[in-house]
Amino acid sequence: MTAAVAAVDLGATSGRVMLGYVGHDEMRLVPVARFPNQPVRTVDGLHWNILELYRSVIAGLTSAVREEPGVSSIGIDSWAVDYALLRGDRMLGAPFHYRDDRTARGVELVHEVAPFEELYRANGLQFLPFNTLYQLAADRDGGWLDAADTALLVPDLLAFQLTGERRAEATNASTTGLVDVATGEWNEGLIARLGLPRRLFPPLVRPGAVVGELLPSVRAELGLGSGAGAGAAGPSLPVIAIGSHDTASAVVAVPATAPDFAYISSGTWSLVGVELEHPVVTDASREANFTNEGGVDGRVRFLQNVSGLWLLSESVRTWEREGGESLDLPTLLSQAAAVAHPVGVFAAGDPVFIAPGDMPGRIAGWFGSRGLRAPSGRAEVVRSILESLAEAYAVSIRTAVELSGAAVSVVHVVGGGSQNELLCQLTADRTGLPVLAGPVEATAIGNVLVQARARGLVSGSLEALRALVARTHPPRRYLPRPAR
Ligand code: LFR
Repeated sequence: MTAAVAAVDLGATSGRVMLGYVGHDEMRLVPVARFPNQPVRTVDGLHWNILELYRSVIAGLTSAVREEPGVSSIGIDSWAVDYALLRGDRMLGAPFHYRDDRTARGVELVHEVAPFEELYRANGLQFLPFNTLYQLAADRDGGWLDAADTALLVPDLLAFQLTGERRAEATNASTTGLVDVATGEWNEGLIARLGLPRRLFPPLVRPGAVVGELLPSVRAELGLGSGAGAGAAGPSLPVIAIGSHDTASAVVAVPATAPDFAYISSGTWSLVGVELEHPVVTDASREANFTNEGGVDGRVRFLQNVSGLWLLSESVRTWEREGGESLDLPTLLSQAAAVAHPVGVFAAGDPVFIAPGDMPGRIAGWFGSRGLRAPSGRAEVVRSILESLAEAYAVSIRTAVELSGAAVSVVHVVGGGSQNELLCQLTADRTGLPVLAGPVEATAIGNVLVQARARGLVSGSLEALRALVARTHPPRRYLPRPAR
């Protein structure tokens, strides 16, 4: 049997709604809507345009049910850590963007109460200045939490808008810093110590659980009739919890055929690591800044946020702003591939590159402040970015292996970056391992597969789901070139 589910997949620069057709030997995505995700800077900082995103999701789902009336469920994923505060049904302002700098104060406030060493033992998370707990601490300091009764991460917020149910999906909740790495439950002690109201954190749901049926008003908007639930108003169309952290869904869709793989989920960020059965929360993993995020089926995503194609896209944006013309990325990439001399490599993960703004200037500054020659000209800058990313991947993979004892003989690159041939080749060269690239839409595929399994369209372990992806989306292979 082949049947369809709908995946809502929101990335930091664009979102999409896809139909996923899944059967025993079938896994096919049909895009039904693609829309930009453009953050908005207002007087108080950088926000996600959540209403625009919601409107686009509704429009996309409307097209999905029109195209495929047999669609049987909906799953939603997005980037992690960011949330809206609610009082009753009302949202108290648009969520802040994780690249907003209000969190610096939050980091200080949290670390005064709970030093990073202690936090790491409790939540197993790498330090990222925008982790939810720091954002919440900044909001608490501003008095914003007093009015709120619930905090919902972005996919949970959209699921709430669709169903009226307030839940916290577990893989994404693991990125808040407030979930106990050992138990997978909200860390009541830590929440209390940080002075955060317990009421903000709704019940956790695991991937595969039903979040709820669409509200009658939403059914009406989608053209499904306005009666409640199934029956006269038409078939039921529940929202299903999936790995709502985009990275968790992407890791589900790694087309691995053996357990000894590392993965790079490559998009705005590159999330580089291995999958484990148990967390690694040691002094060494803390010092290396490795995270233990929650995966689907209780797996652990032991990984590191290396910067990603953000370095490139923000450089292109800077050049376009300066030049007043739009640039052709394929041309830039082939010019970068043609650079025959060695270019400098910088620390792609340096926090100096997190904020929006002049990226080539910051890269030049990184080299300049160390007395090193900065790449000059666009082709060299692009080449330097890709070499630096590939080098950071190689270091992260080596470190993941050392810290976890996992065996790695192949690197899977999934997501948008898997289309970047130069980056894939450089990754093979610098890791010394074969790289298997694709699928591009890994996040949406992982979203679809976990729904499909929950609906009984496929069965089995993550390994079985991955084997299905490998059969239907064979990856492209890059072999390391002899040392250059
Ligand atoms: C990737 C991602 C990363 C998370 C970052 C911020 O899209 O979800 O996993 O660290 O965005 O939320």
